Amino acid sequence: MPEITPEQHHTFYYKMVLTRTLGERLRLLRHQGRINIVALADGHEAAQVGSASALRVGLDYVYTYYRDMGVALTMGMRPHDFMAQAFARATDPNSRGRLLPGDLNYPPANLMAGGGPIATQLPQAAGTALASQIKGEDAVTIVYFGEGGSSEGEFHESCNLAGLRKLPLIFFCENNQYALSVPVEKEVAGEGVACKAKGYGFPGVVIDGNDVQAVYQATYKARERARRGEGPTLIEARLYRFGAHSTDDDDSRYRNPEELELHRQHDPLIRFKRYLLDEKLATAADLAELETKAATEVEEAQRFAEESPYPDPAELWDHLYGDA
Ligand SMILES: Cc1ncc(C[n+]2csc(CCOP(=O)(O)OP(=O)(O)O)c2C)c(N)n1
Ligand SMILES: [Mg+2]
Repeated sequence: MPEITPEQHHTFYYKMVLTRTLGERLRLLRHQGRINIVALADGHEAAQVGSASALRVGLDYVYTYYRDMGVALTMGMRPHDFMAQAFARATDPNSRGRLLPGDLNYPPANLMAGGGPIATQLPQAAGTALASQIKGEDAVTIVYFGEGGSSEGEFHESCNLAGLRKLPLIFFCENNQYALSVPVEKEVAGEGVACKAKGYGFPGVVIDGNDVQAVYQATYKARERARRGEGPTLIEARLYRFGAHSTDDDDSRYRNPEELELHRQHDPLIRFKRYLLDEKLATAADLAELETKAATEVEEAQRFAEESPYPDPAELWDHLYGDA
């Protein structure tokens, strides 16, 4: 396992701050009625940035779900792209303004098209990993999903195939304790998600999803195991969703503020910032500079999107039907 360099630490911090800052702006814009519904990643930053940083951009295949803004920002998507999608403009690289915010599709990073139905990305990812194996490609596939997604049949079918065929696949579960309004203890049987892997013949690990370094290391290890032909790994990153399920959800109806406050003490951003300062890997001025840079980038992204044209209505049916 290579050492995490000081530059990498700074990049981790920047991408985490960028994810939080972009999310905060999108929340505001939604509440002003200016964009469509968005699912935000507050609390998921370490898990998303740490795992995506362990992948090889353009070589590995990535299946995200709607909450994975931090994964995409780490793989090379820009706040401009998210804003253009949120404002449904022609400059949106995901679908030129057609898909909902969060349904990502970014070919330069092999970030495969996503959609709303929970867990449907899992068999698609298993299929991609199988294709890489058949072709003898040195590519690993990672698939992200929530703990709620692990109660769907697709999760179990994909684990079974991956275990049987020793597929080069990483199952990355962001266990944020809730599936919309349903707490994990009412959704997931047994001791969580990671332990399910054992039944399918491959390792499952529980990691602290608020620790960006631990996440990076676990994903790197799973990537190398897959590349050696030893098969899949299931990583369960335990964390907490700070925001409501989406911009259009009222979480005060199902969780109490004390619980939220308790978890805020483990905020991955604050924790990593304290670490960087304590270990003298960055100065307060370095970090303030990165925070300002993120705020500027988000500001510019919004301006870019608002100044972008809407898609041409004549393109409405493009890519939907084949020629008869
Ligand atoms: C097949 C399917 N069933 C139900 C829904 C409605 N739905 C959208 S998000 C969600 C919760 C998913 O929770 P989880 O997988 O834990 O991901 P999280 O949102 O917590 O990150 C549900 C039930 C859906 N989109 N697709
Ligand atoms: Mg969840």
